[in-house]
Amino acid sequence: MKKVLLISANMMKKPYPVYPLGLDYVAGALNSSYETKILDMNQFKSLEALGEQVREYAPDYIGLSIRNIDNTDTINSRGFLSDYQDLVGQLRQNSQATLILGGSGYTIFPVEFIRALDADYGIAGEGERFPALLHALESKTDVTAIPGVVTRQTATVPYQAWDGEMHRAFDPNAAHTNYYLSYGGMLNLQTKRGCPFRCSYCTYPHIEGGKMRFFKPEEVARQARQLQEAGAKYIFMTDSAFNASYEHSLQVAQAFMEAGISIPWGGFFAPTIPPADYYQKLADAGLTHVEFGTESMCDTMLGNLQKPFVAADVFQAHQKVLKAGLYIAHYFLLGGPGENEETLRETLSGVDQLEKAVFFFFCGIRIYPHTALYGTAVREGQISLSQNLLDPVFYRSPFISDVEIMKRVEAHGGGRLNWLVGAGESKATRILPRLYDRGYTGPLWEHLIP
Ligand code: B12
Ligand code: SF4
Repeated sequence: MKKVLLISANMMKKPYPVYPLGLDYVAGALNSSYETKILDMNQFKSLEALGEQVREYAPDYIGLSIRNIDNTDTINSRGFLSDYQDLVGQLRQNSQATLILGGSGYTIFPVEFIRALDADYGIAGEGERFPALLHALESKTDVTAIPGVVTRQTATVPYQAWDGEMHRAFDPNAAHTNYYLSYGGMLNLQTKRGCPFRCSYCTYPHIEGGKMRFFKPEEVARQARQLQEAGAKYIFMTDSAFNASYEHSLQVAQAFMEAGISIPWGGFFAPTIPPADYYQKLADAGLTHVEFGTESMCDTMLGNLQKPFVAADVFQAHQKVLKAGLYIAHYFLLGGPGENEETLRETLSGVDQLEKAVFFFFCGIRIYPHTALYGTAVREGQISLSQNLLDPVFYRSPFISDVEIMKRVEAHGGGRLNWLVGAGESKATRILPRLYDRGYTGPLWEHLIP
């Protein structure tokens, strides 16, 4: 049986290390036809240590998962391309295997990455197409007939969501699983793929598709149970917006109760108006943390960003979550098209009315291809059509500078611990590792709520 080594290239540990869920699905797709092994860069102290294991395993194929491209922080922007180039150098030194790229970050820049890393192939989009690529390579048929497959000659990659089966192969005893269990105890889970909304700056509908594809609630609960039995202390739902389908998310909650899930969980939510008792029902099933992608409290800006809600909805959603006794974080994206002193003032006074929550403020929005913001930035001359955006470029409002926005947010926040500007790196870096070392679990931002 041929051997496939799957490697998670991600080494970013902020706000906390993230379990490489995508590779469980790739391993699940390959399961019966190939011998597979997952290695995670977070487990290794050095590239040489990884090289040794690669040599020992002697794979026929290496699948490299590229999740993060950069830290998406305008203030302390850091790209990871050179780290990945060093990693690929180490793989090539220790193996003759065919190198195939994939992952969410890869999917945004498939052609740029295959060139920059000089890989053999790539798969943009879902890794469930990995076996099809390997079969085509082995039977010497045309690999480019497979949707999403990228070769060194590919110029453009049309996206097509996977409509076949999706299996997660989770190994509770794998070394990388143990790493996450012993550091923070957070594992993750997906209940559906795809986002039906079209926020102007967002890559998620491109990465996962615009149509929701649901996992059976009983299957999601079975996986949650498996994570719980493995020793997980907290589960993060990686769905683009967990509440994008109220019906399905409630069915998942019901299945969690029936399966006896007792560990806390959280995820991303859109602050839209929920049905009666929605958050209470999720709380009964173990939900503890709600992370709202709020972005602005000014209706003009919410319209410009094509958000599926208005500020009045945010207040209502917030109150309902508070009433259910849950922790709330709101994420804000400032400096988008049309942002000016007045829209910013409206947002900041709106935030003041949101009680008992943590606020993360990001300023300057990362421009990605396949988004409406990309078109705006081209029209405004902020980027050119031929520009390589692998090196992060952030949209800047023509009416107010980032520096001014940051200054105003910081002045308005007045040193409040629950107002985190930028990625909140300095505060988070000071606080989080100490809490994890003391045995605290979960996302931990709740400790900043006043
Ligand atoms: C959930 C999430 C988070 C959660 C994770 C919580 C957790 N415990 O899991 C939180 C909030 C912590 C988070 C943080 C960050 N995130 Co985030 N996150 C996501 C999100 C929404 C889903 C990721 C996920 O798990 N998907 C589910 C799994 C099953 O899918 P997948 O990994 O993509 O794998 C599939 C395919 O990609 C493919 N695949 C994967 N690997 C491989 C390998 C091969 C060989 C092949 C062929 C295929 C393949 O097959 C899989 C199955 O189909 C994505 C956006 C998105 N919709 O993808 C952003 C995303 C990954 N995040 C992003 C970023 C930037 C970050 C942060 C750096 C933000 C910050 N400044 O703090 C941090 C980094 C954290 C870290 N330590 O790495 C970016 C990365 C792009 C970039 N610019 O770098 C994304 C793409 C969003 C975006 N802006 O476009 N994130
Ligand atoms: S920001 Fe959230 S709701 Fe909007 S398109 Fe992206 S994932 Fe969907």
